[in-house]
Amino acid sequence: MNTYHISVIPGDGIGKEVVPAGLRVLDAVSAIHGFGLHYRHYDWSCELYKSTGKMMPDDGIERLGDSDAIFLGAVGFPGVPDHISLWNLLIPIRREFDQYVNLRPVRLLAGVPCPLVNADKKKIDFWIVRENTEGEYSQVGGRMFEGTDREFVVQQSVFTRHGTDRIIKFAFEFAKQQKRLRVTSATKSNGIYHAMPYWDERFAAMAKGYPDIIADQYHIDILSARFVLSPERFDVVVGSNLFGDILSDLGPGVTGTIAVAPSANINPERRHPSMFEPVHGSAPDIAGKAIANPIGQIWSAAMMLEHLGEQQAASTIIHAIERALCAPDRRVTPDLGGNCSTDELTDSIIGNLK
Ligand code: GGG
Repeated sequence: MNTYHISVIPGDGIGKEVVPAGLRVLDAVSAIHGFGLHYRHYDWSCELYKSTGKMMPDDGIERLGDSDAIFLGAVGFPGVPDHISLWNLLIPIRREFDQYVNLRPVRLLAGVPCPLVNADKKKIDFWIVRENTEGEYSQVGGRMFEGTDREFVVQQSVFTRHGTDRIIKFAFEFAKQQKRLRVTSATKSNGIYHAMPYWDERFAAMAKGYPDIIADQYHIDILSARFVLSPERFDVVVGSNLFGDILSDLGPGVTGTIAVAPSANINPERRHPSMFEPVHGSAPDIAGKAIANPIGQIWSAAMMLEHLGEQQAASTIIHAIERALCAPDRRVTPDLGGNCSTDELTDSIIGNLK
């Protein structure tokens, strides 16, 4: 029997509520499909930061290094500046393990109330491929003359040829593997003078190697409008770290809720563990109320199993989510129009695993 070693970091806010839900589903599905899961739990979080001054211990990366995967909840909580929490936990993990692909599906699930006009006639089912290690997420820059009227701040983006080419190549290869017709690039080369024309050049060069795939590009502003007006036209959308982050909240938002959206931070070469987390954050406004929607976390668990080679178990979870959402007596959390708790929705998904 295969046994996988999973490092578990619930993190902050609702992360502490939805991660246990995800683990319950993982335990149930592993019993059905006959594989083992061994968890190592880490309390790395803003709470830890407040008591020790660190989001994770100095040897945190080393401790995660021999896991088969990392299962993360959410990072960030009031009282700790967001750039401190992100740059001391989430971003070091992504970078140290070279998880340069952040893969985020956008899918209109049956049973999720979608605000779009004619939503029932639209098939929204595409993937966002977000660059995850460089770009606008950079510590290059600085502040001078602080507190004076000469104060200024410079923030630089970093686009390497290696980093740009490998994410664009991943998007084309992924489209080919998924039998998708189109790869769309998110750009802003009319306004961002150096980085985005470079991104466009590399995208055009890569597209030449994939003559069977339609390659198109949009500036991020009109692309955002098209996500709302005609989301059904997309297959695979590739973007820089910041553009990909924004689009992967907008996409699920267009389908009705970001609470169900999962993500995979992948090291495609499998030299290091990959990490799986919902797209949503720690939601301090509802933390502690036991009403957080666990679907983004549970779907992330399915992506983790798929990455580990347990495809059937992953499909079992996705089908159970769909069945739970479509049941006539469905038991869903308030964001989906119900009045059930995180645990009740999780029970309903577990009851639909088969
Ligand atoms: N589970 C995702 C999470 O904690 N997100 C917090 C956040 O703001 N992440 C920014 C990012 O993904 O770059």
